Amino acid sequence: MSEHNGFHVAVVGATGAVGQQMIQTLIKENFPIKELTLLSSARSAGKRVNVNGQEYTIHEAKPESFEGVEIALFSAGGSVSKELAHEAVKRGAIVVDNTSAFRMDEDKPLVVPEVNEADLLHHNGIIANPNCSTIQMVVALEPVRQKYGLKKVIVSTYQAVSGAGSAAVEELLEQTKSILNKETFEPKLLPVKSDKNHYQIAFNAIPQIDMFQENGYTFEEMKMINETKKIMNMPELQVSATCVRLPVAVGHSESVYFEIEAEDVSANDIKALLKDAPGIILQDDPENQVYPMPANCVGKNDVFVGRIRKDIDEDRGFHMWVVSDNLLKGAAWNSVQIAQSLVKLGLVK
Ligand code: NAP
Ligand code: 12T
Repeated sequence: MSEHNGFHVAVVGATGAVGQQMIQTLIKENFPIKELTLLSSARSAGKRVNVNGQEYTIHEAKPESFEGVEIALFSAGGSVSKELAHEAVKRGAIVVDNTSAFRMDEDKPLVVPEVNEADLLHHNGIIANPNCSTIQMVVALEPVRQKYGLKKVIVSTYQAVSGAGSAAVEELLEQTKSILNKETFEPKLLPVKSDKNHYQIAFNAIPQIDMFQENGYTFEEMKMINETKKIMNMPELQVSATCVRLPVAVGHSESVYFEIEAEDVSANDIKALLKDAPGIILQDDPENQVYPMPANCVGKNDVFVGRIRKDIDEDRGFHMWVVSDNLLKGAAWNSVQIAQSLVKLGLVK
């Protein structure tokens, strides 16, 4: 991707857990950059950061910040995207938005390049990056859908605290220290900063990610359900989810049950299929205790799949274990990958 003389790229939320990974990923993937604009709130404006040996100043994100910007990667929360994404588009930028602000808008593609890259062709300036838990699951399910048909998905997640931002990682570390030192502590952030109650995350498991909805599901669960159908273009797909936060810093894990249309398919057939699928690394060798774990996926772009086995009772049912770095394939890498696809397809003005 280095033959082009480069684009003017902006990162909104550049000081955040995801934004920092976006900057790292742009550099690591050798994305063609002619100018890099790093934006945050007024709190971090003026801060200097080193990117690849060069000093950059962080600026406060304002409508005028997007003058001349060609590609803007947004990851500063839904309200910032709602306020500024259209301002960026108005000034000629194409926006890849990492928040839930626009994901279910009909006129905005929701893209995981391994699954539905072609949906980018119908964009109106804003492309939505799906939820982290959705992304790693659809990467693992898409080859199955293509070859054997997909009928039903039931997923339980085991999610890392970094999904909730850098402050949540701090909370896990501080609580852990307090508990080991037999000191008192007061949970302030998790499960959801703006909700009424806050609970201990260290040495615990919390079955709430994002706010509860009227139907008893959390918003994170509904995001997985609705986004999966949209990305796979299968409104009729049956999907259900339970999302749980664990005291893990980075790396989401998922236990995924799925039912296919085809009959007489074996677990080995599924393994053979996923072994050569795009974006996937198969780690499945029970005899030698080989399976994916979050600690081994940190810093990697891939989706790791293992523990593939057939359901005991349902011939068309299978179980698998899917792990990925939630800040990379779940956020920063998928966004940069979308930007690469936009360049490849000639969609950046
Ligand atoms: P974080 O570590 O808390 O960082 C938040 C970032 O947003 C910081 O750079 C912060 O700048 C900036 N920001 C906050 N308010 C702003 C404002 N009014 N104007 C401009 N910038 C502002 O959070 P994170 O984990 O990086 O997540 C950021 C957002 O990305 C989340 O809110 C979520 O919408 C999205 N996200 C998506 C996924 C996904 O599933 N794809 C995963 C994680 C997060 P300061 O330094 O100035 O505070
Ligand atoms: N609340 O962008 O807390 O939909 O882990 C991603 C992660 C929202 C999102 C989390 C969240 C999103 C979390």
